[in-house]
Amino acid sequence: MIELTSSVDDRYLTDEHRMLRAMVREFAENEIVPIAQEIDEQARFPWENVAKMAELGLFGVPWPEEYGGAGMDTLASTLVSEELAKFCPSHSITVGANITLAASPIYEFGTEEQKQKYLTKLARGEVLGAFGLTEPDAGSDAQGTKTRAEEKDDHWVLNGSKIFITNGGVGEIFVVTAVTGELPDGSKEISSFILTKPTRDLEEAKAVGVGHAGDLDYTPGFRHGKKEDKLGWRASDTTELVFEDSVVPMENMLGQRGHGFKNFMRTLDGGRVSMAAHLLGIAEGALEQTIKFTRERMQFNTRICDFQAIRFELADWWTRIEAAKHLVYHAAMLRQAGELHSKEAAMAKLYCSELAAWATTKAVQFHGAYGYTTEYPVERLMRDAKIGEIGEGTSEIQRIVIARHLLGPEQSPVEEGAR
Ligand code: COS
Repeated sequence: MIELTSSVDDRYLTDEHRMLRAMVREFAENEIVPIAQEIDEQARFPWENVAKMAELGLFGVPWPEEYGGAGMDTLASTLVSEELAKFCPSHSITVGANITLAASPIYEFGTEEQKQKYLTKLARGEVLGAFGLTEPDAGSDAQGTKTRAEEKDDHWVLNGSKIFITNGGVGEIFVVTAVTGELPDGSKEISSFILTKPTRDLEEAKAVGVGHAGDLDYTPGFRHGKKEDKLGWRASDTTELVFEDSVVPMENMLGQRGHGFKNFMRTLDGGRVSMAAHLLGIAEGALEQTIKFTRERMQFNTRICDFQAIRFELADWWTRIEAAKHLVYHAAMLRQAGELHSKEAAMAKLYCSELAAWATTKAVQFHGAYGYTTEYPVERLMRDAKIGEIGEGTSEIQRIVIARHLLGPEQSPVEEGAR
């Protein structure tokens, strides 16, 4: 397949980054491309490839070697998300969610003991993990959480549920938020916890040798619920999580009491960088497919890539990809440096989500009726791209974050007569 090249890369990437990216591409071409269509149709979680990705060390790319990682950086894991998404966004989000949403808060806010116990397992890809923030009444309004944690003797008891959780059924290690009390101003005190449960797919996990750890002291009263049947990301696992008097040891609080919301917002900043890279990858994958197709497809005795209507669109497409790379790699480098990057992450994610939606729609259009069939991967990429405008904060939420940086917080409406 055609591989896009970019001089933007020279500004950001080291030889190590390029080697990692080449390794991921080779893996994707050999192991993902042959099954991508089938796992999408069957909504089948690709356990065989999870085992291979664990062997390649992809789940631990940014974490220090002492915690089972590869000791690389945020930009490196960003490249993994981008490269996998060119071929199969479901593979990409399985790895991306594990790194940026499940392992990242443990690395950033966890105690040394929590890192040794949980991060190492996630980094080695021994088991998968997930992040539980969203609830039926707490989507964009992430502080609307109703899951409660009550202190009883020497443990916490959690009740409630989370929805739309990536890796929810397949995973074993979870970081979740719950309300632990009320603050003096009447607002909710939100804290976060680490919980564990056995994977739903015990047989598959045992068959491939990853996905289940026997020594995790699974949390009583904690389970996955319904698996979602989705428009896209069909080979990734999205489920509900249910807490029914879940007994969580005191030492499984993650970070300080009352810091759950802020810590999760910080985690989401990182998730949005990875998601932006994922969406950039979708736009690039769709362009690679479209260049190949429009060079081969003849109409009116002409390669369709020689029609100006198509050339101009392909030129715009590549230009937007190059602009997106600057946004994504810059945000990744800010995160790596420990600098505030909420605005940059929101901008990168917003831009790339609109790019991926636009690009994949164009890809289907330029493939004509072929693009509307499952014979070509572009229809799958188009379905996969849509979640980019919804997940990890809708495009509207990204605009709220960006506008607050530009204008400050929104003012309450001025009362009648007070003007
Ligand atoms: N990093 C650290 N702290 C942050 C933060 C961030 N990125 N964003 C907000 N905070 C802090 C604020 O500084 C504020 O602290 P103080 O109380 O000390 O002032 C506190 O958190 C509350 O912030 P804010 O008032 O902005 O909260 P809002 O309820 O207005 O929510 C939005 C802000 C809407 C931006 C937030 O709820 C959000 O991102 N929603 C989308 C959630 C989402 O992406 N869900 C998808 C999950 S799929 S994995």
